[in-house]
Amino acid sequence: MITILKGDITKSNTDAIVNAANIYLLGGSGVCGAIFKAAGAKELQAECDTLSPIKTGEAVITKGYNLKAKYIIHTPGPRYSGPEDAVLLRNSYYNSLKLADEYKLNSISFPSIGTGVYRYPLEDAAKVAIAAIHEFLNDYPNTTIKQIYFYLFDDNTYNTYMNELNKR
Ligand code: AR6
Repeated sequence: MITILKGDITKSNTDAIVNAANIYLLGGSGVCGAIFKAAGAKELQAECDTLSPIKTGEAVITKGYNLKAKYIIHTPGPRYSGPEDAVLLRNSYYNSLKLADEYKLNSISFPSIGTGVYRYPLEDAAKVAIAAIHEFLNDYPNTTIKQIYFYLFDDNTYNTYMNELNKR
């Protein structure tokens, strides 16, 4: 049910992809920049502007525009300042899944939220991410979501999430 892939999330054909956003839902760098570029930045920004700002750990949904994915779920992870940020990162995953379930989606792709520009330590982030997904699946046994993917961009990130998933 959880599959870890190496690659570019903008190529994913799941029902939704998740964007590691900022609270203003502005196109940025990293995965956010790649998603805006691939979706069509002008149209996506116009829709994001109607939803902005949101709080760290919240999630909102827009159309996917030129992406294969029908929807983009935008969630700002925390700018890392210490272990107490785990709850906010957990909320990003949990609330993204809740929203996908409300839209009755079957599949969703996540990037490694928070571990780029926002500097969340990678091993801790992987632990929080996998735990949050299991928590959601436990809380929503009848969810429509059948497939959850991670698209991870570099070897180190990929290996870290693989190790974390294999511990379960
Ligand atoms: N597909 C999958 N993963 C990617 C891609 C891609 N195309 N491009 C980068 N990554 P980051 P954050 C990886 O910085 O830390 C933005 O400006 C990247 O290697 O994108 O949550 C937002 O607007 C890293 O492993 O997200 C916010 O202001 C991971 O995605 C801020 O950065 C996340 O890195 C959010 O920072």
